[in-house]
Amino acid sequence: MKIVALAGGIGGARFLRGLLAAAPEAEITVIGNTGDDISLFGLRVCPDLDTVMYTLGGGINEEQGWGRAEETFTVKEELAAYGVGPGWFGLGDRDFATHIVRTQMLAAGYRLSAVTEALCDRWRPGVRLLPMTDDQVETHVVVEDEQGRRAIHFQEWWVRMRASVPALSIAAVGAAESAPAPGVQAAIEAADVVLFPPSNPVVSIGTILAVPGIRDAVAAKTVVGVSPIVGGAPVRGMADACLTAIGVETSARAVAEHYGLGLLDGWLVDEADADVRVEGIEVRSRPLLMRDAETTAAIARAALDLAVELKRAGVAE
Ligand code: FO1
Repeated sequence: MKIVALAGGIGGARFLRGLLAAAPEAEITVIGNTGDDISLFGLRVCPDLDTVMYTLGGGINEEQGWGRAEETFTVKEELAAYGVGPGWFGLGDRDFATHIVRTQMLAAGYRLSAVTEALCDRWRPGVRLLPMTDDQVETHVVVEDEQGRRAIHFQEWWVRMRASVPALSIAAVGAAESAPAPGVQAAIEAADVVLFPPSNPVVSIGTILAVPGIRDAVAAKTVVGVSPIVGGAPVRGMADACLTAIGVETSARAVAEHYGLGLLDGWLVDEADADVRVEGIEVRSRPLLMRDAETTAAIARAALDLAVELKRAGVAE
């Protein structure tokens, strides 16, 4: 069984860990969001790719969901002592090594996909991890506060401001001119099913789908998504702030409708949303909180079972 999953950071990575446990024989390709990527201290940081890589490779800080376990912050403190910031983005010493290797390889002419493969040689995540594109795409957010109206990097809005200032708009800068990374289109075409983990529908899955060619390739497949919204609120993170920015209500039904029946064939919602119906999309409900390894694997199993059932019924293909 060949599975393709589109993934953002924490929610996506945890779902993928469940998927690996639920389908150990499957060949899983993960297409990771790179719109959150940022250059800091001269280094290229790819938070979502790293979160997937560390989570599946056993190196993640489990409580936080991002960054390395057993981390120290000496480099960040030393930079601060020189007055060099930003201080609001928590890069640890172990994590710095990843960004140094990545930046060095990119400077030597390797593409991000090749760099990611090299980093995964160490972490052995058990999936093939591909960036959505090798081109630079950065999510920017337009905000208006006492400093006026301006576009800022997604991480500044998400981490420094904690999305406390409303996003007037969100744009994946460079997406329209980007191309899928090598292997992305072929993996989607070869996939038996495509899964959307409970990642952010706007700045994670939405950004991946904004890379020309990816949406159409995915739409031709049997696609099942797991709702990141439970009972009208995000399971984690501040997805509601992103949904509001694009005029979509924070509900399991509205997110499914936003993806649309041209894209989505099946939608897994929480029991709290058992009454959700979306025309043209098969909706199933079950507990969706990823409490531990067991419950997470059960969610992934349910998503996969629904996808296989819909594929057998000839939906989308
Ligand atoms: N999230 C935070 O809330 N605060 C941080 O200081 C922070 C640092 C960070 C460093 C490396 C990394 O890979 C991820 C990091 N994240 C941090 C997570 C990240 O900002 C976002 O959660 C994702 O980009 C959204 O998927």
